[in-house]
Amino acid sequence: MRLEIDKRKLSDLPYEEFVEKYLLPEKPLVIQNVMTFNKEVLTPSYILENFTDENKREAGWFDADLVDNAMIKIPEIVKSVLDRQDMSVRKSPMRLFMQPGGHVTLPHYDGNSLHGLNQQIIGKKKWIVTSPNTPLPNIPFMFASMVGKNFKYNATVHDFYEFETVPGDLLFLPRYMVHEVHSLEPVNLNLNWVCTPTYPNESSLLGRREVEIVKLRKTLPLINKAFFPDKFSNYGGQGQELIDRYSRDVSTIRMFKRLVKELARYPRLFLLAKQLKERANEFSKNNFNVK
Ligand SMILES: O=C(O)CCC(=O)C(=O)O
Ligand SMILES: [Fe+2]
Repeated sequence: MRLEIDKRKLSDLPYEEFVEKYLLPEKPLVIQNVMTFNKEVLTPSYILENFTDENKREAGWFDADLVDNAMIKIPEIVKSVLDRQDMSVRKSPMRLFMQPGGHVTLPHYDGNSLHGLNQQIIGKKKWIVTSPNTPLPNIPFMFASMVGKNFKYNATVHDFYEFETVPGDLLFLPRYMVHEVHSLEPVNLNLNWVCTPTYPNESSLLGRREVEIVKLRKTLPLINKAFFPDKFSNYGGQGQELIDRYSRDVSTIRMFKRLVKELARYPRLFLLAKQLKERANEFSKNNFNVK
């Protein structure tokens, strides 16, 4: 089914309403008119000069420590979310995505059960966001979707939103929502603040997959070395506390069923490996690849 994303102007959205209707139910929302930046000064060259830190280079973005200064102001609503008792915030919770026109970020959901608050600064992006109850197939153990280039969303199979973000839009992207993102203008810059709820959410298929995978990673640590680039001991910023909380209700049988389900996807992975590799390479190649 095609879903319609809610759009609300920041000035008409009390924080309590955001929490009650979107943050806690984990429902996506575009908050409009979050004009906390000045496009004349927050330019691509400023970003390149100040945030190209090779130690913080990730698959297709750069991480950064929190900054809240004259150039980059953290929107108040983002501060309020990051300050909540029930959110865990990692050491470098800001991600910068800056890509050239034509770039497509392959469908995936973010690891570490991350919620994102993603602000468009320059350019325009098209988002296809799929419900965690009708997800695309995943690469075994991973968060990227296992689909080829000619994959088509099917409204009878997938529940998805399709919408664009323009400068001043702040997208709340709840954890486990699969997203594919198209960069539509010559330069497209987003700042994304991320955090992990301290409690699991097993109300969706991907929410259940996540806690089962957390239990697997906790019980069979070899899996971490084999499949995961990130540091499990630092899961969601808090590490062990979150790992225990997330995996608490997963029985051993359920964990092994998950292991079998993931392993069963290998034949399909071999078929699509080349295409998936190409798309992942493009994600890295286009990271900050703008003039
Ligand atoms: O902007 C993009 O191309 C990808 C954004 C993304 O994956 C995210 O915000 O988690
Ligand atoms: Fe993402």
